[in-house]
Amino acid sequence: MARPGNKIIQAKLVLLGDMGTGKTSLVLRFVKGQFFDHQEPTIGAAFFTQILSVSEATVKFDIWDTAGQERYHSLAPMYYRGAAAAVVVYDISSMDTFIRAKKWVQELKKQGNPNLVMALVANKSDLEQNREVQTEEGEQFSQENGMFFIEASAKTSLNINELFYEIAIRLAKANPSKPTRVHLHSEPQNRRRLFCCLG
Ligand SMILES: Nc1nc2c(ncn2[C@@H]2O[C@H](COP(=O)(O)OP(=O)(O)OP(=O)(O)O)[C@@H](O)[C@H]2O)c(=O)[nH]1
Ligand SMILES: [Mg+2]
Repeated sequence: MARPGNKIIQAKLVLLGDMGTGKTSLVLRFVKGQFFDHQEPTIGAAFFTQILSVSEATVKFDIWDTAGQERYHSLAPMYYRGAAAAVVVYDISSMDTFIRAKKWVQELKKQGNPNLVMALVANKSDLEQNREVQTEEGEQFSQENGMFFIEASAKTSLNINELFYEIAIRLAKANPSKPTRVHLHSEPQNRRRLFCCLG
């Protein structure tokens, strides 16, 4: 819940990455606590909201989950434009998706906001036996590009809350004590109001 006196930040967050890397699954795990073995590919993009309180702020995420299929690539700028945070996802069992993730990072750096909080997520860490991308490769690339790196699994829930918690903390630090006029309780009734807190 929003803590009294705590600043409230409304943040647009975009997920990018190759098709099938688990973008929708990561969001569904974070927002609804659900996971589907046969998640349908996203068409265009999907929108979710979630509220997360960290000690420095309450962050209201407006999440754009983009479609990874190549034919939707040209739509991506619509979703990353104006974003405060971007989550680039690859699948540890596919080197191709890591290569694609690097291209997304280059595109974000070229066309995006220089203050963008960027996270690189190595998803499907439960598929260790099929690993093609070593942890160190992801770590090194993210260090070189000023990104936060985490290995996660939408399937087992590993590091999902930690991912969004870390982003929220970085957003809070990037928005020092400038309270916004977002009032959580004046939201329309049909907007999702879930709370997700760690520890
Ligand atoms: N083993 C495993 N499978 C996962 C994980 N995350 C997602 N999947 C599976 O991977 C497939 C693709 O997941 P999606 O969430 O649809 O991937 P996406 O990145 O949203 O795909 P597009 O919408 O096409 O871009 C689904 O069958 C999921 O069940 C994970 O952490 N571990
Ligand atoms: Mg999807």
